[in-house]
Amino acid sequence: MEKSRLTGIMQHAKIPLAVALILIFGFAIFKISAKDVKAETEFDKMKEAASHCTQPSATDPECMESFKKLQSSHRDAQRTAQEKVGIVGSYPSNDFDPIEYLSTWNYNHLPANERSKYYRETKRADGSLLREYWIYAEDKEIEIAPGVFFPAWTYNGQVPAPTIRATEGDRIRIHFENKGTKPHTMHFHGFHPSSMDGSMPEDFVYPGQNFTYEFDADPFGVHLFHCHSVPLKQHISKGLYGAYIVDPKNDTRPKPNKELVMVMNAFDTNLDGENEVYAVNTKAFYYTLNPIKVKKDELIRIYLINIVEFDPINSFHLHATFFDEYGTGTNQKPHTYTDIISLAQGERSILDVRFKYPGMYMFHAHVSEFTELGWMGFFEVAD
Ligand SMILES: [Cu+2]
Repeated sequence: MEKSRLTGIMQHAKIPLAVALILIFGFAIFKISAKDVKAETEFDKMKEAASHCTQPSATDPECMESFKKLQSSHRDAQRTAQEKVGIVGSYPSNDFDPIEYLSTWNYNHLPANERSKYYRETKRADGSLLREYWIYAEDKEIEIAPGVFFPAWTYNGQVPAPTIRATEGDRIRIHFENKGTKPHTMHFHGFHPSSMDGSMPEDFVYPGQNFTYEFDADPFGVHLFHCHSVPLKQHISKGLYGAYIVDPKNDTRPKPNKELVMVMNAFDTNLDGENEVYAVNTKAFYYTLNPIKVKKDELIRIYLINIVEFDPINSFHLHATFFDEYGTGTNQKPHTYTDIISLAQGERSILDVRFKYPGMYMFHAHVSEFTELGWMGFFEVAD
């Protein structure tokens, strides 16, 4: 009797405890789920704005509000990027413009009369082109970081050299003159007879001398050319290299809205056999100070080359999106879909990129040391 009454009391006492526990846990679960729903809703609003509010009008206040929020995230891009990552200085000299270099090949940035001094094309009987280039080697001081100058050896006074671009089957003819102080050559990756290889001592073009390189453009892909004089590491690291792009004759790839040439390079400023400055297209942090402007959803094709001497490997990592990679550009089907690739010296690749959302997106070497010494930039993605 006593026992049963006691059990009854205990059972009676358990009821409020269970209720209290349910209330406590229920409230916590409610708080957590309410928070998640709120955050998700805000993200959904941003996504909605990104996909529909490309042309905000005063008649759609909600769209205007969302659009304003998005715009503020990439307004005044240069200042924002620079301040966020703490880059000091700017580039006062205008000797070489890495933004212009990105989409320049066959001297297409020059007016016709100026261009014809360096590049001419002539139609051949089979419909292909004879593409002639005038290229000279020259010693020249170039700016590689704000206020930091490097005694470079250059092709046509710039590093990287002017980009050479042809279609598979075209004929390339290069009138090369050495105006520098050391023997130099032009060694192309691609098919050619040994006499056009520019790599042996008998191929060296001495100061004041000329040589004409001639070969057919193949295979299609993203290749490079560089000096092959000795000591080779010195002739490359001093700046004698450039991009050589061969487009497929029958191109079945998606058509890009924008094409960008990116040469990952570095400079040994104190000649100790190690690099002190790293970059894409020569000027450290240039694309952080001057982000590359692209548009949401458009197809951006990057021709990426690694020519960094002294370090065995380099990488390219892009934030907030993935890209199709065509290794060496020699196949028209991408072989992988990723957000980072690693390239040893002389390796190259084509990357097809699209950004889903407007904003500022970093790209950099995943070798952090290189990033901190200049190998970093931004894409500014607009609606
Ligand atoms: Cu050389």
